[in-house]
Amino acid sequence: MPQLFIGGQWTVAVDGQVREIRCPADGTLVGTVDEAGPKDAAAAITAARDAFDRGPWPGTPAAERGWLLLRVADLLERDKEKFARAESLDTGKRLVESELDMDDIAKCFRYYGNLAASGGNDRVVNTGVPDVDSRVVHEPVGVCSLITPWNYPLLQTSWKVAPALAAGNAFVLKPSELTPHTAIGLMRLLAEAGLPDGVANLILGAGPTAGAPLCEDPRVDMVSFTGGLVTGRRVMAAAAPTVKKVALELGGKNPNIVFADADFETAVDYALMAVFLHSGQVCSAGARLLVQDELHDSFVAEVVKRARTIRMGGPFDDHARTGPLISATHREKVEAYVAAGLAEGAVLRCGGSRPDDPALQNGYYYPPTVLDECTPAMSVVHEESFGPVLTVERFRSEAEAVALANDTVYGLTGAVWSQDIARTHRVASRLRAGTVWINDFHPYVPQAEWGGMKQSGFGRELGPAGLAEYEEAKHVWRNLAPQPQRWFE
Ligand code: TXE
Repeated sequence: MPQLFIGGQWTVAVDGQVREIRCPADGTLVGTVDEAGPKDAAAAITAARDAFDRGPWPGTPAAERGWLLLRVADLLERDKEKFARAESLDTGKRLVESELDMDDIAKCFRYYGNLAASGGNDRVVNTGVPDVDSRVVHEPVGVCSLITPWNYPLLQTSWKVAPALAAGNAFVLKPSELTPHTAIGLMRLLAEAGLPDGVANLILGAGPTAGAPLCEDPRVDMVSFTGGLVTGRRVMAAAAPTVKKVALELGGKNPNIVFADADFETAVDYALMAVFLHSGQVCSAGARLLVQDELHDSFVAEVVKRARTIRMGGPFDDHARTGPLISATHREKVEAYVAAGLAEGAVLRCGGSRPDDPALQNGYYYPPTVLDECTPAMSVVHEESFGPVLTVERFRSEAEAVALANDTVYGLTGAVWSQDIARTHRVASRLRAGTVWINDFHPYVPQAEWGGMKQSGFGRELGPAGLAEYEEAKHVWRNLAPQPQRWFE
């Protein structure tokens, strides 16, 4: 069955190209999918443009759009196991983690369904001018290109698709070429829920051939992109000539700050989860551990002891606690960062080389790795390795902790651990990051905004601002008693 979805029809790529998708856990063939190129991207944009300019969706009452999203949430819950399995096969992540992702995805659709049904952001303006009706209404931006990565494929897609639809837009989605299957499944559910043809379009394929046209085409009004910093810069440059609205989520190099008075056992436990969850392939990962000098030795020793016990394995191995990296190329990149760190003086405490377990040889496994005695100048500290690599730096004072934490071009997340409540709030307020956790790591909810400062990007996903991202505010001023003004008399 063809897998590109354009104008409500399933279709193959114009040039007949296909791509094999293999499970990163063991290299088995998951499926062969159609590989779109520029002509398919153009066709998908034409379909979205037509649905937006002439179709019923943008003018459908917001409440009805919301009800459709609530139906999608129900369908996702119905098909949860099917979607979770597909996500795990594409990404190699544990089935239990994919199942949690599916719950969060349904919640995201439900949140934006309810937000749209409740009337969204429109408001009446109190102008103080007599006989005037002034309102700010919110309209869809138009045709949106949604480009998503491979680490949380359908989750990151839902953060874009749900608000884009809630606001009344049409879109072309291009998921990562490595993890296309759940996006295909989502298109089926959107059609089943009754979304008009052409509102949701899907193309599959590589960034330069299928993604770039979605950023360049003058018929596209907005690009929302989640991915790496280098690609993000390209997306922004490609969108610039036609002054498209752009939203970027470009990852982070996130500090996890542990003061000496933190609850030891809990802080150790979260330090591991912060960085090693999904083998570090998480934009919000706490990859930089900043630990107060007097706590350093005992804390690092315990982190290392426990990191050594984290068992690697495939999606359906019940004993595994973490999975493989996404690809051979990505593993090589992580290895290069570790090698560079060691060459620059970091001390290897655990991990650092591929596992020799024969059962893991067909997957792209890399063990939890701890690099101690790191400094901000090391590339492994200030660039995103996006792997299971924890770098450890020491600090003495609160001011030094904040300075080290902010010494990065990124600003996505950060965390602070201490039992001194005033201190945690002082530090939280000084961290230049879009999300800060106090005595916690990683939680998020659809009601609260997510996004970055500095080179982690701009624009927000989730929360009310996540809907506003896909809207244009329009001020409508109506004079209820127009009279000649005689300005020129
Ligand atoms: O991501 P890319 P890659 C980071 C992480 C990782 C690095 C590179 O550090 O090691 O990025 O990963 C599409 N025009 N993150 O190379 O290239 C591509 O097809 C338009 C952080 O896999 O950013 C895919 O759909 N689109 C991160 C999407 O961009 C283009 C998640 C992301 O791929 C394109 C993933 C182009 N010219 C990686 N080139 C996060 N923020 O969570 C590629 N793409």
